[in-house]
Amino acid sequence: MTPPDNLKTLILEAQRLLLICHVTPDGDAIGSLLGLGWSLRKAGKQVTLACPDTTPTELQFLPGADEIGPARPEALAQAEVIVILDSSDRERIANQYAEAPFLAKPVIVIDHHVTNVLFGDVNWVEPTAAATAQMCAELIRQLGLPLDEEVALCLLTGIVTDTRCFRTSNTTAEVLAAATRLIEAGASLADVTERVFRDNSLARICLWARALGGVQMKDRVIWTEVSREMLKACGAGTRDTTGLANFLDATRDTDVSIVLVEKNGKVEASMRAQRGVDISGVAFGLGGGGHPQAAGFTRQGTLAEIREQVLSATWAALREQGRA
Ligand SMILES: [Mn+2]
Repeated sequence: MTPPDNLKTLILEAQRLLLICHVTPDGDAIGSLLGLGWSLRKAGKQVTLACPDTTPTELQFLPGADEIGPARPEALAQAEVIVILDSSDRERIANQYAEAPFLAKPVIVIDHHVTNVLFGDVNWVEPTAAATAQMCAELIRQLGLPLDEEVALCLLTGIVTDTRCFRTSNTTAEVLAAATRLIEAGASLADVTERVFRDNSLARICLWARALGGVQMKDRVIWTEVSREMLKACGAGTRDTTGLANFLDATRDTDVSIVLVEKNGKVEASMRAQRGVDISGVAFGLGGGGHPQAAGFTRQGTLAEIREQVLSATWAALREQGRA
């Protein structure tokens, strides 16, 4: 895994950098943002950390999580280089960043989604990496940037969350070696797993009970839906649906799991696939993207409309892949 030379030069020479991660950030987005951000700061650089959305509660223990917010115009104007993390296209960082001052700066994209559309001036995309945080750890190592306990904790959180605690099929020896280096630098694996995986509220459990009550299964696909009414009845937020798709993915005799969530007049879909099945193309075709085994999209329409579209596209993909 080697970052392009022009990426290394841009990062080493810049004094003021703006780092951005994607909307509805997950552990890898926030972990990469903070991990790379702290390392660059400790190397003496001025770094602004930006994300269009707020940090989820289970990640607020990470150092610097409270300072993450939408990029201020001054930060955008001052930055010499913009680094976009874990995002496969411009929509993932919200349209507010697609403006003229943004486009005038060199944009570096660091990502591991196979569906990345290479929208930066310099693109480093490694679809075999288990997490963008793993790529950031490698970049830090190759550039000789500071790696202390704070940096390591953030990056380890990214790797742990994207691999669901080293359980995904892309958890290679290289991933474990990267995690080992982070633990050697002072990050506690027990702390990360405790914080990240022990954060259920009663509202979330209420929502899961309803969502699991509505599960359906047909032709090796299992799915469920979360409507606005369900969220309201439980006092839950759309973030409380995180993990549902992974839970369904553990169902015997299924190839694909799908969770549809009603969100601001649109529907957000999370998809998971068994090893040997690739649903990244289905997600990409419906306006999203992701990995072979974990992908998603957000699309205008009602729950019923999107359900129809995603199910027919998924069954078509399964037939093409010889699974049905
Ligand atoms: Mn990721």
